[in-house]
Amino acid sequence: MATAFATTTWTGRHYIDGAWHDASGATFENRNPARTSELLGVYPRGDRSTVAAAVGAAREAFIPWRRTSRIRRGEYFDRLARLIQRDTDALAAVLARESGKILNEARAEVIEGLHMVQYVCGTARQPYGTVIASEIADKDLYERRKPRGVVAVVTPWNFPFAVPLWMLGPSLLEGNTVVFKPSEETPEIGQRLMELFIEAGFPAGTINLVHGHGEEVGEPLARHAEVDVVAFTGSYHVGSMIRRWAAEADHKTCACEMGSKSAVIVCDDARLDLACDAVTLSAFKTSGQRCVSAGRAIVHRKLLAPFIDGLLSRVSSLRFGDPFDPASFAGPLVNLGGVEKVEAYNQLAKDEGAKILLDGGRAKDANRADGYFMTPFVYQQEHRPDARTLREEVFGPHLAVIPFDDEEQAIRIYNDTPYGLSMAVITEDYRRWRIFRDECDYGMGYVNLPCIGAEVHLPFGGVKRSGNGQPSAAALVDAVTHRTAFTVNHATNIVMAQGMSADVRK
Ligand code: UN1
Repeated sequence: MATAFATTTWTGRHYIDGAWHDASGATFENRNPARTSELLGVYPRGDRSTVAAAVGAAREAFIPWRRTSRIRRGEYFDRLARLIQRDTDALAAVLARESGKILNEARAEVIEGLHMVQYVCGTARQPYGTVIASEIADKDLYERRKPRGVVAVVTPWNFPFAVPLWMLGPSLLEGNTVVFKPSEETPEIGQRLMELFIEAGFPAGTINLVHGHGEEVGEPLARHAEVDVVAFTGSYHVGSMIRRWAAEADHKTCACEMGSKSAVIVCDDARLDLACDAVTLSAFKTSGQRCVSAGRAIVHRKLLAPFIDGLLSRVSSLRFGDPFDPASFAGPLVNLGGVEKVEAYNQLAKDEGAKILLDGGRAKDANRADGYFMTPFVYQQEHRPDARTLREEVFGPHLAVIPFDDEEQAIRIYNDTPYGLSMAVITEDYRRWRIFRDECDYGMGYVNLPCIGAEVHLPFGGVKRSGNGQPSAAALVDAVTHRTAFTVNHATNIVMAQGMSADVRK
């Protein structure tokens, strides 16, 4: 039976060292992006001292947690999985209400988080190292993963349930402790998740939650000397600062997943319907607010006219409306800043001489005027290295259709952005997609699919400005552990490798 959470205004609290902490100073509001007059909750605004307390608790808890059997650590996740299953619908409703994601997608995200928890639980009984032969018959060599220590988990509003679990799961299973900072746009789902961790029995200090803003909580957390790893998903701007802070500290590493200008490449032999569906889903699902959303459809000129017809007939009938209305294809943008950014890029496309194909602007009808609803903007633009709209991330329903004449050119166009996150190619030719697979810069590639929709057991990350080569989800294990070498001698005398003498008598 699904529990229904009450929908009264919610009181936010930090969770530090096994106890809830009410706001003692400044607070911030959480509002429904589909109806901004609706106040969802009030949250404490953490600061440097809240961060210090949370990091201190995580540091304290680290050694006992590391000593806990890996299988036992996995069993906490088994309990967590059952709690997420119990509360799936209620969690999805919270997520839809505060992020603006439609209910179906909110539910899919809760399921994605559940999959991560199930994966982590199963991983507990998997090997976490290897045994390797030594040159010396009496020696055994082991490679073992060890936890790094305290992990800061700094997460975005667009995937406020799944992405935290991509990071919390592997970090905690491997024996790290964590300080979790949910996005200030989606604090409730973060706190609901924290409640489930508590109910699952995770010991005090192993996971701590601090609410607040990037400059006031995110920055002191990422820079804290006792934090060993920063796991971050968000903007390039913030991610690049985290990379620099980590580089300045001798012991710190980071896993950053940042912006993108992802694309679907439509070859001249593509199935037209599949191509139009794939581009529509890639560009407009979640109102274009996925890291992996496509800002570009790179389309063979031979197919351009029928592709544009097929695309516009789909996109012009998409419904951007209430997240709880089953007829909605997507909901609002998350905040006013998002709306203003999309409006500025829509204008920039016009200034850059694009041929505008669809421009509905902000939805102002009675049902949507109180929310941040933007409708699709679609334009055709020849590839030009100086066109900012073809290179910069917009994070909204804003799509460029860029024609190409041959594959080499399509690859050049695809690669001509500072980002490299997700790429889909639509073709029936198995020789062709392999060329794109090998020549394009991306972390997630797709054939005859949208460029969204990765699963948790795959690495999730990108190259160039999209990531620092430490993918998230299952692959986060590489960032939150270090690989140690361990050599054991089973003989009673010492024999060195490489023929080196062990004679101490001369
Ligand atoms: C994101 O875009 O920030 O691949 C995460 C997907 C989802 C996760 C997206 N599984 O679209």
